[in-house]
Amino acid sequence: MPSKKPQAPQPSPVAGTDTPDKANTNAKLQSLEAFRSDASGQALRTNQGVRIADNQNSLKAGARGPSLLEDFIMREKITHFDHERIPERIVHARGCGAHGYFQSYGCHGELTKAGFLQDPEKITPVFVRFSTVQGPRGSGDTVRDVRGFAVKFYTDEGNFDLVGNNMPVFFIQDAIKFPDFVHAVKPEPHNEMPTGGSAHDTFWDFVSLVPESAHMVMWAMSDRAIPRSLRMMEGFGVHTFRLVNAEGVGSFVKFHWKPRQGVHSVLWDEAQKLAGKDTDYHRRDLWEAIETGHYPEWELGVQIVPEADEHKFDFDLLDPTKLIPEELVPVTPLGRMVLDRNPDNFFAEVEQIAFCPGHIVPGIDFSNDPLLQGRLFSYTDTQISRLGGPNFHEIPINRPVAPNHSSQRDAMHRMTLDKGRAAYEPNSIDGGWPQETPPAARDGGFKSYGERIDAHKIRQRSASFGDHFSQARLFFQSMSPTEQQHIIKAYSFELGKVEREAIRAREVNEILANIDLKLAAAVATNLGLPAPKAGTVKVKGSKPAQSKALSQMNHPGAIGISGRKVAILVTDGVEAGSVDKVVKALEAKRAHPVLLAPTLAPVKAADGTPLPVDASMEGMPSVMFDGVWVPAGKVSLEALEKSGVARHFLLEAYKHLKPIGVSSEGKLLLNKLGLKEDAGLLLGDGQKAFDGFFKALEGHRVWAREAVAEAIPA
Ligand code: HDE
Repeated sequence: MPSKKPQAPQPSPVAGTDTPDKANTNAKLQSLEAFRSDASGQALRTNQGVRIADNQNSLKAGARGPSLLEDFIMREKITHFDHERIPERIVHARGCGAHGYFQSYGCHGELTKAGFLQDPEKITPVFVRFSTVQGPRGSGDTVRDVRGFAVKFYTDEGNFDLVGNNMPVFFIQDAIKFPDFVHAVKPEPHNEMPTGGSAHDTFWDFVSLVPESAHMVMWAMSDRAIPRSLRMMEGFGVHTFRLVNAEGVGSFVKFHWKPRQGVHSVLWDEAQKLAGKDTDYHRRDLWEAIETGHYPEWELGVQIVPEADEHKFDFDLLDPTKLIPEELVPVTPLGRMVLDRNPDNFFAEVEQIAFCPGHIVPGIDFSNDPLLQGRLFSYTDTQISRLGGPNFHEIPINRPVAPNHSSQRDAMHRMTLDKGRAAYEPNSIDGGWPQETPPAARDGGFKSYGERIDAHKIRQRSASFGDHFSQARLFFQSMSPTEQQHIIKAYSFELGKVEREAIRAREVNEILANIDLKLAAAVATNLGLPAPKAGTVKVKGSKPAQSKALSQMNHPGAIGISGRKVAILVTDGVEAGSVDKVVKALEAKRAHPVLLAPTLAPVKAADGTPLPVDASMEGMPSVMFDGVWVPAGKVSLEALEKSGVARHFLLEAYKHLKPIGVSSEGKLLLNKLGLKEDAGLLLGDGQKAFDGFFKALEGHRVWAREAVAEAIPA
């Protein structure tokens, strides 16, 4: 009996026909539909529409003679091929994406007049692109890095782009430093190494010289930088934004995305192995989750700070290296986002989507965060060379649902056939159209928030941006002991790759010692450096000193083991009934069982029936799973015991702290492997063993096992 894919749930409101807000939602689908090309049943033709008779042979002077220049069919084909590539994104080049929808929980009119946040019946289409930052388009998914979390809302008042990350702060405070930071973290210029990671001299040289990066580097050295799945990441708008209501009252806000799937990571050893064993691990996980109906879902929320409270914090709201602890300002939920449709064409949708933090709608506005201000310019500018001109808003994935008439004309790749004679405003020739719309409570023109500014023109960093260590300390001290150990190991690994001792010592003495002396001492020991006795600056510390929301351990998720992947190891002689039982129990919880055998050939169960399998143990190694189950069958268990591949599979899963369930007949197998039962290593065949296994899977990893598992060779 093969493992079955979980059933897809009900069709989404976007795709459905019974939604309250069909006009808006289906508008985006229709706008994409107009450009979708389906070749089934169609003749092969040239770009000019001529039917092609022979697509196998170029035109030659005789069967063995030279090719002829007049072969317009071959020339057209090869010319197009020669220009297939466009420049990849300067940062965030590696990514994947999906369609979905956003639905507000209610009317948030007291906070903002943005139309998509007024009505719980309104469905707003979205497209999300997740990415790594450092590596090129073909780099691995599981490298230690920040993840981009960019959402385009196709609202009926225009596109709103929330271009965030999976970490709530950033490395630098001022946009003018961004090219320096990116040049430091990117592969080094002489040999273009490393591909997809920050463990190298130029990165650590820069961050050890720039203490404002200390807080974000902490996040990058934490488990947040090696997510288990893109579905299991929080998202953050990072900067302080403004929401403005119909009365013109503004509030400062920080945007948050909270995943229903919980916040989970892989272990560092796993991340490194996955980078080779499944380079596409994250994009495959997202794709498969959507294909099998495990639609990932996030709650959008905001931390709201009334304007009058702007200066009530011990940090500056405009400083993007700071977060607002949730103990000080809780997150107010606004609505939910569901991703339920994979793209039809990666290039057309994921590669050509163009985000810009400057794409906002009435009811949303910027703050004066100097990093955000620089971003408002950069994104549109970069699309001009990446997408070949200023008309990238006409590419189907970028087209708003709202109409977009203007007096802009021409330029490279213009698609619109603008009618009329007056490409200027005001005009009388075309009846004065298109015309301005005065601002109004609803459907008005965009009006910038009228903040009063009375200042000198200067190049200066505000003194309120000066505390670089208090929140880095807050982050470290909010971690569980397990997470703290992972951070120590991450710093030790990365700095261990740095060739220059002076850089390693500077990071330990001038950065880590100011954050936490125990952290600095542990990293120093691992690097063979003397432990610093004191920091180099006086750190005032943050209030509160700890924040629960910062530890992933406090974000288990709300969907149990739904969508988790469990390997079931079988060979000839396995008890078919035992396999059936565990498959059914997993499917009942919407988990994804995968039957693995020594080869892809069906195995012969103990009762002689053939049992189809999904993959071989070598084809899908243990790093691709959340847990392992070994069903009953004396002969099968003996064969697993003798197989090096199976033994490695189980030991590796154990080392990576994964829940493992073994039929009670498998005690000998565990003994031979030298493994002892624990909260997540269970022997048994009944409901009790299943319950324990599912509970351990819900907890993601068996953290209590970590010290014991250290002894297992990697
Ligand atoms: Fe970006 N960033 N960024 N960034 N960023 C780009 O835009 C830039 C920053 C983020 O999936 C580029 O279209 C500057 C913070 C994401 O397509 C570029 C500064 C945050 C993505 C650019 C920042 C981000 C980008 C490269 C400092 C989190 C991928 C190609 C002033 C809030 C979007 C492109 C996608 C991409 C510039 C800092 C997030 C070069 C100048 C802070 C998620 O325009």
